[in-house]
Amino acid sequence: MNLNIVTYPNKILRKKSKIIEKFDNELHQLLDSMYPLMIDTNGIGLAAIQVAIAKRVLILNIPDEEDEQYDDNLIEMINPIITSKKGQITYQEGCLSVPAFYEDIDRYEFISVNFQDRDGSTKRLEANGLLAIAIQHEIDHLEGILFIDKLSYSRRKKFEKEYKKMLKEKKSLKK
Ligand code: Y12
Ligand code: CO
Repeated sequence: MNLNIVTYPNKILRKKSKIIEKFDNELHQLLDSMYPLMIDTNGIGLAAIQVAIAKRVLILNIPDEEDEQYDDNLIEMINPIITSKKGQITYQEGCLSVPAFYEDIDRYEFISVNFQDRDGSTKRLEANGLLAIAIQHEIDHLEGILFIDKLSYSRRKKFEKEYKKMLKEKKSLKK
């Protein structure tokens, strides 16, 4: 499956993703295609809507202490639901759909999440720290929410100005 990352301000990113009912080959192909794309683009999390597929699918691969990513640490979540949340943590987030922009975002520090795996089996994960942040960031994508939506009014204005400038520069380089 040939997939490309959709970037802000593409309206596709605002779509609400649909529940997965069939755990079939099409879903497996999607997951198998999202993973190399995420790794090749230096991502640690990717939701299907970021490749223009509005399905409740996300993948994560959190690096270890040496900043290495291992295939064994891949987490695939289908139809995830956060069932409990507590605490607060701030982390400088980035997103493959908002290239070259990083900003401090507040999230819950501890979460429990129910989800299904690629075969439809129900799972439960207790997460904290970076994994908890990444899950919340990716679940937001399933609702059409981006981390930049959580910025203050003034910070968002500054972002829009900087981002527009960056897009303009990119465009003029292509000419
Ligand atoms: C903590 C915070 C946010 C998440 C969500 C997942 N975010 C990412 O995977 C972000 C990846 C990313 C990759 C970039 O590309 C390179 O470094 C080559 C990048 O930089 C540019 O686009 C220039 C920005 C973000 C999980 C956990
Ligand atoms: Co993102």
